[in-house]
Amino acid sequence: MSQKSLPRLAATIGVVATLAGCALGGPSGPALGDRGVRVLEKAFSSGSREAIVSYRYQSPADLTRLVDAGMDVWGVDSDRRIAYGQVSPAQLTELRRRPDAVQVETGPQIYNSFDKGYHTYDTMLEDLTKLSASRPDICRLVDLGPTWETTKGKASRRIWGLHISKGDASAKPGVVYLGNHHAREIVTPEISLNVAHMIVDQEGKDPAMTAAVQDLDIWVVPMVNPDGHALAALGNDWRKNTNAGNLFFDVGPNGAGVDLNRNYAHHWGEGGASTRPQDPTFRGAGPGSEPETQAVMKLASSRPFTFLMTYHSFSNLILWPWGYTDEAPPSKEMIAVGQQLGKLSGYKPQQSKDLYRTSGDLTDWAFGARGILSYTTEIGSWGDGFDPPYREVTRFWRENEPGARLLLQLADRPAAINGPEVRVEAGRISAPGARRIEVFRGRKGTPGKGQALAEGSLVATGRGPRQLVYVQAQGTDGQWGPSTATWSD
Ligand code: 0X9
Ligand code: ZN
Repeated sequence: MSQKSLPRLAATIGVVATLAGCALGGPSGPALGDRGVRVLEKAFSSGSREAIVSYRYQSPADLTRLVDAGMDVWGVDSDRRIAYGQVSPAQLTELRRRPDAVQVETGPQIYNSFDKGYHTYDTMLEDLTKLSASRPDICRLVDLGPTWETTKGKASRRIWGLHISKGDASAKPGVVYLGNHHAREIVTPEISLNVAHMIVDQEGKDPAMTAAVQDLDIWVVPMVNPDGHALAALGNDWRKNTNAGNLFFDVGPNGAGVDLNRNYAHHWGEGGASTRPQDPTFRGAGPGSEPETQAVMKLASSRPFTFLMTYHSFSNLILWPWGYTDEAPPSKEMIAVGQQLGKLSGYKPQQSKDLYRTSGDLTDWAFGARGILSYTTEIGSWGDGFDPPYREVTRFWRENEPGARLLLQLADRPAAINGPEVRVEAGRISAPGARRIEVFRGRKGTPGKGQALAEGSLVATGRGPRQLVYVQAQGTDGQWGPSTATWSD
């Protein structure tokens, strides 16, 4: 490793010390002890620092084997079949059995700088608090439960959700957006906060957002893993939560902790997840063992959600279940919407198992246990890494805003993805190839029961007292497309 990596090494020692503190009961627990100190010294003096590599893998199964062998896969170029990540010296030796396939990386994207624009747990909470106070009529801040450290009395962090809706929305179709299952993926709370702002700040102005708040039950959970994020915000390379279990001490590449995205209670522990606490993909002690995954499962079980979007980084991908099996998921609509999310973002859409195998990931659970059409978005590329300069968030938002809006548009009727889309420009309607166009004023109604309109009609001019208008079109095959909301005079 180059000289430049020394600050990271120091930071890692900091993490290990922090974890040892956790495992031992914090400041009041017993000291690290001679044995712990010796392990620590040996680990770092022997140069057992991990290397950052790119590796040309041969198939998803090949990549699954690497992950199962403990490689910390940071991200993947799925088209070129290159995996980027962190390996121990022993793992590097193993990879070098195919010498042409592996390269040690030294690019700037391997350093964690936590650019100051990024939210910390505290500023994220402050932002959500302000946002909910700005529009108490349409949103409220909800405490979804404690983090692992909080359950142990070591911290006071909680998992926060912003609930956006009007009136009693508990039976309305729901959409939930989540960020930061993985601590170091610091772009993801930012995108989640942008989703919240897009909806709340534009309600009453943008007809699509006004319709979404009127018709849906929307939840945004920007930070599922606040304990881990607190480490990442200090510049540490941290993925999991900080549950060190009963371990006395650990010097694994990533320290002890549970990979929250291997802990969900659907086909938990069926491969593509590690049984070793020091591995990046440690599945935890049992299905849904972690307070963080429990909080998410409780929320997602409490209402009839149509869609779930969980933001990760990086790899420029849109993924849907299953992750644990090659079988295709029994929902053509989930796949069709996933393909459209790919088109809108420019990311590659695919079933998650076709990337590599996982078990216990959120989307498998949400779809398998709750029937929620669920997606993982992997934001950014290897060139961006885990903590690109904050200004890059603008680009990521440009890529992800259309998909976030699509889920809102389709939540009442995902099958509408198969019908034609209506465009309303300067109040004028167009729907090329449609057999029929109809409109509902004020409230959305049953497809086929609206007032008929001709293409080219004017529904809105943007002047006068406004009313929400929903316009939708029927294809020649009989399928009704999504409603487009607009204002009418
Ligand atoms: O491995 C994960 O949990 C996700 N990727 S990340 O690099 N952000 O850690 C991907 C989960 C999607 N599931 C599968 N690829 N099977
Ligand atoms: Zn992730």
